[in-house]
Amino acid sequence: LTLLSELREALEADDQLVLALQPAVDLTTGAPTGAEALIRWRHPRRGVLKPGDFVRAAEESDLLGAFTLYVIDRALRVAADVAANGMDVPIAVNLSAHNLLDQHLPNAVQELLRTHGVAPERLVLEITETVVMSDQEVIDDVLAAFRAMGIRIALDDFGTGYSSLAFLARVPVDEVKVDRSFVMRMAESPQAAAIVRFTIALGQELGLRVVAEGVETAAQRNALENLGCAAAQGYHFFKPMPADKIVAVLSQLT
Ligand code: G
Ligand code: G
Ligand code: MN
Ligand code: NA
Repeated sequence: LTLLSELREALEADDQLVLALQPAVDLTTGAPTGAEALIRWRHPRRGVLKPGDFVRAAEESDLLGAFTLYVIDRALRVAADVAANGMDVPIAVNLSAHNLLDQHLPNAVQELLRTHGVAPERLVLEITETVVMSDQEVIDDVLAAFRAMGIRIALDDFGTGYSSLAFLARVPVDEVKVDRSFVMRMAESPQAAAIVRFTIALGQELGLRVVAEGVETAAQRNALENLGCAAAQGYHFFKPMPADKIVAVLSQLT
């Protein structure tokens, strides 16, 4: 069997594709500001596959739409659970850049929000750009539809080739996630540190929430807090955890 036909089966199987969730925290209060959903494939023969092993194949196939809606459906189950427990913590889902070319996606997501009884503010969509951002008007329409619904948009991996200043100037977003390559090298590299400082200042100027990714040490955490960074995510706080653990962990932080 090919990976794609196996993925098709996994989307029916219900227990193979599971979410890991990683909280992000407010650097001054420690309160959770969100949790990011990261897909894992518990493959019956190949072991646990990470997104790098199969998301590209999905993107290049006709399965991308179904795969994306599967992930959003699972994320909204978590979001509903979090809301039922009285917490105001949104769940973030990573989109593929290709998803922004799918004009049917906003309505499909609207339908899932209704099914789960989840308010749109409880969903964040993390986006990046691709090298071939061919159909700019479609992308603009899709993003405008999400935002008109009240869904928040985060620009992921900011500062890398897949997430540029030009993209930020063109697409309306609510949040910027500083790529972990810069956060990890902040202490050794004046360039990396300057890019982090710059992104925080840019966020302040544009009224965007800035989230630092890949925070692994207390030193990085403290440096970010001193720079006025609002929120952070990384192994220093939490590793991605199974969906059935997230409500308990968020409750302890709230
Ligand atoms: O979980 P991990 O660190 O392996 O994630 C690697 C990459 O896969 C990240 O860039 C992340 O944005 C992406 N990713 C994780 N989950 C999903 C998903 O559900 N859909 C898409 N399209 N990308 C995902
Ligand atoms: O591109 P994106 O930001 O969506 O990537 C998320 C990926 O980063 C996930 O695969 C997650 O497992 C990984 N990740 C999360 N926190 C850390 C961290 O502190 N260090 C490293 N190296 N990776 C991290
Ligand atoms: Mn992400
Ligand atoms: Na990403």
